[in-house]
Amino acid sequence: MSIFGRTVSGRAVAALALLMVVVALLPALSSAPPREVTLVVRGMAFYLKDDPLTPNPTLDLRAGERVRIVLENRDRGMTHDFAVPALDAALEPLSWSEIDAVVFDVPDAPGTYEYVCRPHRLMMRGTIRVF
Ligand SMILES: [Cu+2]
Repeated sequence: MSIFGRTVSGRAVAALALLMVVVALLPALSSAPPREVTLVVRGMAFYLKDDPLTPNPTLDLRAGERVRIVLENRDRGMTHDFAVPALDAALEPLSWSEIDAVVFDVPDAPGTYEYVCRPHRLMMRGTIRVF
């Protein structure tokens, strides 16, 4: 076989074609799972699982990333949810001891968004900071 006036073997062409297919598929194969952020609700406030001292923390998320927000309701007798109204992301209300998650794509542009517990949005709300 001749390409650009040079003679190449059929095996070389096949290898090149295979390489191009692998390169084309690479993004799909390597797409990372969504980053997981776990929030625990207790005493009418959200807390990051690894920071039990900061109520309704600011959540720093990267522009364009996919995140999975896990919510654990540890507020006995109370029903809570998690929603980011501006991004149309929300969980169904959770009873005490229930856990659920919502996956959404962070916008591509930096900015701030409010997250809330819809039944208690006056007390339970915080900021998502996209950078
Ligand atoms: Cu609530």
